[in-house]
Amino acid sequence: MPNNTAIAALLPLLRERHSFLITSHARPDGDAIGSSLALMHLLEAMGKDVTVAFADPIPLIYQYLPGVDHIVHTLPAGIAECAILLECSSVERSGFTEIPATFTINIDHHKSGRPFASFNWIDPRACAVGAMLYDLFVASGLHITRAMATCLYTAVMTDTGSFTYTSTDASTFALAEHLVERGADANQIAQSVYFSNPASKIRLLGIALSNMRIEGEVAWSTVTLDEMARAGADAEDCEGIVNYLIGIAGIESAAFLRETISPSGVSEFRTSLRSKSEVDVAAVAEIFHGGGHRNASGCTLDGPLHSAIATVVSQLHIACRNRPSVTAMPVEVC
Ligand SMILES: [Mn+2]
Repeated sequence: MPNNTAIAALLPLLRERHSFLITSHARPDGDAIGSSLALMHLLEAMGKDVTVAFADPIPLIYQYLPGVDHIVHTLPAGIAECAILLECSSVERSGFTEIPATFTINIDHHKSGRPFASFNWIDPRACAVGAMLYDLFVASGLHITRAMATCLYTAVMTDTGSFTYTSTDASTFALAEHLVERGADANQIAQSVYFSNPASKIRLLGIALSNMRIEGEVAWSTVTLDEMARAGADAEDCEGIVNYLIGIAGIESAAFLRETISPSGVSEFRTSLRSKSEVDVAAVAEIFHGGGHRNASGCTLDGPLHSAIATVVSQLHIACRNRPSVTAMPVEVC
């Protein structure tokens, strides 16, 4: 469905309903949180009743977002008139087992997006759900406030890797310009997101980088629960470590594996995947029942650690080989 058609169909669906529940995926990122809060501000400007619920905590670096204190972590009692799920390929992806609502709306930009809701708007070319919402906000004719602009700018800045990923084009900068004109403070937002890390995160990064291995065009690293404890780090501190691996010259795909304990009490490994250009790590994540974008995805692998590494690294080599117009590279183990 073209975006204009989706927006034209979506606006009346929003206007004719009164109570809304907004949620996004577990372990929420800047797009999930920024987009949810921006949409909350828009619906409130329309005079609606809005609840924003996340299964998981909001990372400290996003605590500056206007409206963040309205987020709840348990679903409200009763059945919502309309639930809006952002960036979820299924209800379970929200971290809630069910979303009690008479009508559901799914807005997503992941390649692995699925039409599970009553109304589905999936645009895998969009750089962020925040960018899709920006078009919706403009079409609504409502004034874009400083709060909305701050939330949408955060969503787009974080999901484009600060306007550097392949999804970034002229329209992304036009959107950024408009949001800054509406009051988004580009410097303040970057300060909060990129220059407010707890020391534990940088300590953990040191451990992760010393665990790094390189084989041909593939780099990977791991942290165990023991290592996290040694750094005084938590799961949130693992965010972004994989980007250092893909930042190496000549590396085309990378994996970062973090140990967690599964509900049944055994070790498993939450895995973040990254790639450059044509290498498709969404396809790799999907092999292991995960998902994401061509250049950024995630999945969970069974232990033990050495077999999780062997499995994912061999798939990353295959993904590198399968990309269009690849030239053979010598394999060198460091
Ligand atoms: Mn996103």
